[in-house]
Amino acid sequence: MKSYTYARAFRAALVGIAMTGSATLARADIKDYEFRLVDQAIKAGPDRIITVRLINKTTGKPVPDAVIFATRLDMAPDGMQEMATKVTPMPGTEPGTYRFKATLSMAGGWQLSLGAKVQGETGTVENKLVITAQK
Ligand SMILES: [Cu+2]
Repeated sequence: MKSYTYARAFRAALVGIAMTGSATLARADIKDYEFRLVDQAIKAGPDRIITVRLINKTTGKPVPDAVIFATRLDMAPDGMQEMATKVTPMPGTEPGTYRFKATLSMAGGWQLSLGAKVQGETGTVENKLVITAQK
């Protein structure tokens, strides 16, 4: 009788450990990451450098070595989504910072769409950032 109770208690404890384990794993989520512009306003013109930082929101720390796989820069914020410009990745200057070169041919709102894979995380980070190109 007694050993049966112990066995049940032991099994219950194991289930508890397993559930705690999966809860810990689920806490690291791709939604915890986001890109932020270092400078929201950039002077319009050729070969401008746009710098973004990838942040882990739970720690507040920059995230290095992400793989950027999709970028688009267009004037969607000003109703000109067909007005797109080429985005060229540039070497970052510090870990967790990602830089791009682009020609902002017109003053106004530009939307930078970014997709990225983070080391050790499933899913993708997808953000749209709005830059103001100034005259
Ligand atoms: Cu335009």
